[in-house]
Amino acid sequence: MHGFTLHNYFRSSTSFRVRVALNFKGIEYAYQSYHLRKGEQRSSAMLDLSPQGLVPVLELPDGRTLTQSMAIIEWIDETCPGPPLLPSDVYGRARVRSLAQMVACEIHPINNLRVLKELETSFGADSATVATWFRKWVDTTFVPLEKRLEAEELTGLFCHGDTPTMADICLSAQVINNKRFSVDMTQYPTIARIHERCMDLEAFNNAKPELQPDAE
Ligand SMILES: N[C@@H](CCC(=O)N[C@@H](CS)C(=O)NCC(=O)O)C(=O)O
Repeated sequence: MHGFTLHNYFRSSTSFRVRVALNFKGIEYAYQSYHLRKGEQRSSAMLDLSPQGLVPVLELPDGRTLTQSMAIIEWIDETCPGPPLLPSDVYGRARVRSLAQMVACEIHPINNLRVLKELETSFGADSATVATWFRKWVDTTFVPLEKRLEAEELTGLFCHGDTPTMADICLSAQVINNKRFSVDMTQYPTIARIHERCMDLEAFNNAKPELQPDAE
């Protein structure tokens, strides 16, 4: 029996999500890195773990594996003691998932590395065009996300009340990613405020890309 192993990459925002959840529950894990720009996510070692060839993959102490960051976070939340990452009431859970999915379903998939690379290789986009694409899809969802967080009564110090949830994990992962593409965060004061609050917490701070063993 060994411990948890997280197959991931320092700069991957979906990996950041899982690192935060593991830190939040105080779970120690071995860190296995796959250099995405070098294509290591498509190595046979990774494809054996996950035929999708995407990080993160969480290897459990009993040898089973889990893919898809949102499913992994919910598994961690349901099986590991510690502060909950989803509210106890049904409506609250639906609201948190709704906020989290605005990032996870509407922004991340179309701004993923393989999509940005495809813009370059198949459509001749230069780096400025790729950055414009990235910002367009962030703004398309951050405008309504800001509006919701600003207007909805259930927003507190964090996205939902005064303790962090899966929604804050997704929000912070995206804000960190935005920095590489110069997204203007002054348009999103509520999102920026919540992100700052998250980064004051050890679980979030210790998951930061620059603090990971494979950081460049
Ligand atoms: N929906 C998946 C997305 C996983 C994913 O796309 N991971 C990215 C890194 S953030 C990746 O492995 N990209 C490699 C590539 O695009 O080739 C999840 O939430 O885990």
